[in-house]
Amino acid sequence: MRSHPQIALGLALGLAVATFAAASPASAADFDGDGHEDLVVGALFREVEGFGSAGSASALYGSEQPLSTNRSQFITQAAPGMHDETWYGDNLGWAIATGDFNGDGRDDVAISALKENIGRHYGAGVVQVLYGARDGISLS
Ligand SMILES: [Ca+2]
Ligand SMILES: [Ca+2]
Ligand SMILES: [Ca+2]
Repeated sequence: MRSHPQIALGLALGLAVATFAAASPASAADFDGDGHEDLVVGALFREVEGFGSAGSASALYGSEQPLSTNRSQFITQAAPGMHDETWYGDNLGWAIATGDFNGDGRDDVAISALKENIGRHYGAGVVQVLYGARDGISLS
């Protein structure tokens, strides 16, 4: 049986159990603009700071070496740039899209939180955009 790199990566990072890792969204883009593709993977059921299924995403940065966890970022709604807070069942990482949204030459990432509450609209959902920067995805 051929090894599926997304499953192997999910297991290596402990992002989710294998069945969910197979379904975790992932997208490749160059967030730090160094010419090497980087990878962001969602883990929508991950517990974060005690909040079940808050969800997260992890970015791995490419280089001339094989992709590894040596240079990575852990992205949750607790990051200052997220304009929200981690909570039960937000499911951050449900969907991921990348592109250079602000035209600065570095790719950016949009990450959805499927069941984010917006005011009294429970489970309305939200998409949060984080911009690429010289050191990687900006979380501030
Ligand atoms: Ca890169
Ligand atoms: Ca939230
Ligand atoms: Ca950009």
